[in-house]
Amino acid sequence: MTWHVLGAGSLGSLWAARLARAGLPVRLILRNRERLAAYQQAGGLTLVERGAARRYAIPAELPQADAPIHRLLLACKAYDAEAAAAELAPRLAADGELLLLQNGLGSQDAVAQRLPQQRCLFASSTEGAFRQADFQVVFAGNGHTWLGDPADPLPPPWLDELERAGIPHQWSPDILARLWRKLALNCAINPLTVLHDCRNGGLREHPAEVATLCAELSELLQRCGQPAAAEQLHEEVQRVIEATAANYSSMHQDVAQGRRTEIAYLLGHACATARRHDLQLPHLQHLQQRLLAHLGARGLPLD
Ligand code: NAD
Ligand code: KPL
Repeated sequence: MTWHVLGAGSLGSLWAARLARAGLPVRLILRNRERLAAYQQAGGLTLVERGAARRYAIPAELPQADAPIHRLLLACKAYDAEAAAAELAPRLAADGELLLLQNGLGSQDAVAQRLPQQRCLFASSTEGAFRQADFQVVFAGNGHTWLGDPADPLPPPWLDELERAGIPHQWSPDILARLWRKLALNCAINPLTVLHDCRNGGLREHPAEVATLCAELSELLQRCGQPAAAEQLHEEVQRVIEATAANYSSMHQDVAQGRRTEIAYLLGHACATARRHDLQLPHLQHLQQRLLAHLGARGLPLD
């Protein structure tokens, strides 16, 4: 079964390169003719691992190609996921499966609702990769990927292919709890690092703000049926701040580089869920307003 990978960005390239080098059939789906021509000119995807670069001449195609898609890894940003899935819908086999690699929450449901026939698996990853040039990706941080399906607790039969490809992973019967927990961690850390313009470790100077946000996020998780994701949230946030003290958060990096953030699927999703549950979370809501004002002042999208 061919792995179609949409998005030759950081995570898509990391996955495609590892699947291809394990001898599994992979095809990249690129946005348009210009991207396809640039890819062909580059001669493939380059993955840099522990300082060593290796190129993989993975075949690539446009979204409008003819061949049906049975297995799709959707490796774009959360704000691109629904449109990307909709564009590919005519090619998806009725028994097709999608693996959604997006951070945050909201985009996965939007994709699943558009594609009621296909199975949509959700993923949450702590692996790290970044693009150092077009079609050149650096594997920057070992991590793990949890996969699950909120609609079906049974794992798909192809997890052994991820094993063969050396992609560290685990089937998670409660993937929503994992995604909510990661969302809460990101909401407690990332916006503050943007507003205080600091590395994650800089939040040691703002313990009361972090603690108040964790308390409100825990309340939200309890209210929306995710009590496991609320357990010891503040302690874990403090652990992550220490463990990643020297790093800039992903949102800080996006803002510093003038890139669109995934705010709507992180803090935006948390605040919208609170509103749906009639839950007053004043600090979280104020954080959202401050962050939106900060993005607006820099001419960055607010969604
Ligand atoms: P990225 O921006 O590097 O790559 C996304 C790619 O998708 C881009 O090349 C973009 O052009 C492409 N794309 C978007 N729409 C498309 C379409 N319709 N057709 C074809 N290509 C399309 O993003 P990324 O860093 O790989 O992140 C993907 C997701 O994974 C995000 O939600 C991110 O938060 C999450 N994530 C990333 C990392 C990381 O280290 N990079 C780690 C954990 C989670
Ligand atoms: O995931 C992160 C990010 O920067 O997006 C961490 C390191 C957990 C900070 O929230």
